[in-house]
Amino acid sequence: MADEVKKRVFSGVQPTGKVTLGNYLGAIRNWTPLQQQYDCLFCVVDLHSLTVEQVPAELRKNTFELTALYIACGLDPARSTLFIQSHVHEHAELAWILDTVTYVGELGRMTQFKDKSRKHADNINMGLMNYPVLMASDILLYQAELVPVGKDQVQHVELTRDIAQRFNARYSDTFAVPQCLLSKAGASIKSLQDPTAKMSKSDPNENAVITLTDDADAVRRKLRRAVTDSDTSANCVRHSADKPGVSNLLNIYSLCSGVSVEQAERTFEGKGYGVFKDAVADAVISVLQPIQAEQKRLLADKAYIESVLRQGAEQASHIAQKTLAKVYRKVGLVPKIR
Ligand code: ATP
Ligand code: LTN
Repeated sequence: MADEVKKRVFSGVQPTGKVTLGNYLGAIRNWTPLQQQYDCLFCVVDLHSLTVEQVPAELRKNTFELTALYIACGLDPARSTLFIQSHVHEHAELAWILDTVTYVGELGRMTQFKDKSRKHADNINMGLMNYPVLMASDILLYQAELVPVGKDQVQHVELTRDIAQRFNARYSDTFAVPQCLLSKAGASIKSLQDPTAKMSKSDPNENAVITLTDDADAVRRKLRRAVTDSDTSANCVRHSADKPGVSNLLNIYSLCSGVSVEQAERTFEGKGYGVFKDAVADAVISVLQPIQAEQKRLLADKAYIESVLRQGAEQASHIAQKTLAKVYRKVGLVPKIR
């Protein structure tokens, strides 16, 4: 009975490249406490990854690694449904129906589509444009009410709401209309080299990004090189709009150490950037090391990961089938003759 009233949560990360500290602090880490309160589904969205060119063998490897990382970060297969998007074929099927209530103009206006079209000018494929409809399908298929994501995905969740409302208005109430769940400080971790841009998996400059697989030396080196400013005053370690580099490092420090930004400003009063950056590195390393050890242990047990994915796909399919059958009925498709 208690299960029936729990709100449902859905989120996902693409198994593309290396997961960054931004992905972790902005997304995955905020998912773990939700498991206590909500009915959670966490997905490895492999179909989304295909919108930019992938090396097939690497995509497969990244998919397993991301699953192991989910578990290593504290997502518990006994409490949450962990699964691979392509294992539940209803995602792609519902996306087709949702395509028919989505306008080309809306998709052309999406910031991520415009950004990725610029970055991949030689491969502006239909999937890239359709990406947000597949994401809407992920969410609506499970009647999810809450979608924990970083700031950059808010526009996609808003489009999902529009699509759900439009469908409901046209075909009668069918979908729950989801809301974003945004964490405050972790919502946008910035590039270490350009603190006005987000830290991004696909950044070609590896000094700009801390990945969850970076070892202690790499973390320390990248943080020492992080862009700050030329302030040498006693209170140079200060969170403020005119100090984007330092503010970003303070956010990272606070999120990794559990110390508030204000407290950190006091701690580093009278100390220079060198001391501060080393402390940020210590805090980041102490968060990453246990995750890395656990991910390694899990990856050595492929049978376990497969069992989690098998069970996850079964649980997810059960819900997905119900929603898709309802949608097919509402739009007027004839049910399969048995
Ligand atoms: P890409 O570089 O290809 O755009 P990405 O780093 O944005 O990839 P995604 O798989 O698109 O990674 O995002 C996974 C989740 O991580 C999303 O919820 C997104 O909002 C969040 N996220 C990504 N980058 C950051 C960041 N710098 N700060 C906070 N959250 C982030
Ligand atoms: N587009 C998201 C990944 C994603 C997602 C979702 C997030 C795909 N489907 C559904 C939340 C809910 C991104 O992080 N880039």
